[in-house]
Amino acid sequence: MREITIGGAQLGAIQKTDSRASVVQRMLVLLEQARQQGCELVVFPELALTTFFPRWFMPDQAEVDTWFEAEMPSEATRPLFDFSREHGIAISFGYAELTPEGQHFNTSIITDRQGNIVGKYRKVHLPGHVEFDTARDFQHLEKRYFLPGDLGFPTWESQGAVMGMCICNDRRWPETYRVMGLQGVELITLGYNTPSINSQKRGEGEEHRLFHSELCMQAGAYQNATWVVGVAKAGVEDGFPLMGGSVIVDPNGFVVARAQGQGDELIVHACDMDLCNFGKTTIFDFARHRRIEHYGIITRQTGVQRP
Ligand code: ING
Repeated sequence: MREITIGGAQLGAIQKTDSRASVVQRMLVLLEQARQQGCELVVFPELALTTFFPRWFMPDQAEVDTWFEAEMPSEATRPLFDFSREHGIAISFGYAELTPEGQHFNTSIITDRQGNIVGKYRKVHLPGHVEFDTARDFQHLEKRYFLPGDLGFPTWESQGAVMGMCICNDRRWPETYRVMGLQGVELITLGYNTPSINSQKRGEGEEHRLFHSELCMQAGAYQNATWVVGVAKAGVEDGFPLMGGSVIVDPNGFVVARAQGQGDELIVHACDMDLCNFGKTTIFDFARHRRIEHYGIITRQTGVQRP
């Protein structure tokens, strides 16, 4: 049995005026709860340090850059890495990354239990749009503020397991899970900031979105025999609602832990990485069952070409 006790640390709303220091304090409270419950890894949401700023149209790049971190650990986030090292708890969280070359990514990192960064991922699937869209009830400007990730979907060995990360919209694309599945991934951690309502489809409410969010993560887990931990930033940010629904999904696709509220909330589960073995050696033994001679269109073609 290769058990890792994992915490999903859902964050409630972060207002535009909330400081990074105030958010880090909330994250430390969740980390202390996680320590008391024996967690060895704690997963935080996408863009965990700030409000979901891609909802705001900002023509001034200097203002946009105020939402980004030029170094990690940064002064504001160092207490998180200190806690990780002092208490032997690995952490993962998302943030807006500004590279020394001046590139902007929607990024997440994961550490080992000594607070050392062992993995970095940059969001590949960016939803939304580039220019102000008057047809939308609110903006979703990730394609304006971020470059598509340039690291692919890497995996790494840590805490005795093969781990990988993705971010938010990535969870809706089966390719995300399969690329990591082909690397033997046993644990995928992801954070998300998902608006509770569809800015382009008034009737689509939170129930609908929660269903799709879980559907994607359950399918990805089952079809690749991997654990999936999906953690929300939830609550109402400056009047804009984000949905909760943080979950831990086992390698058979079953939800084994689910957040109930819209605020700061920790969910915990002892995840046995050996539960991945049966699926990987039977129904999803890729080497025995996949027929890649028929899959070429998936990488040859981006959009739909009707027959
Ligand atoms: N947010 C949303 C997400 O993929 C979205 C955007 C919501 C796209 C619902 C499509 C449908 O969960 C981010 N940040 O990607």
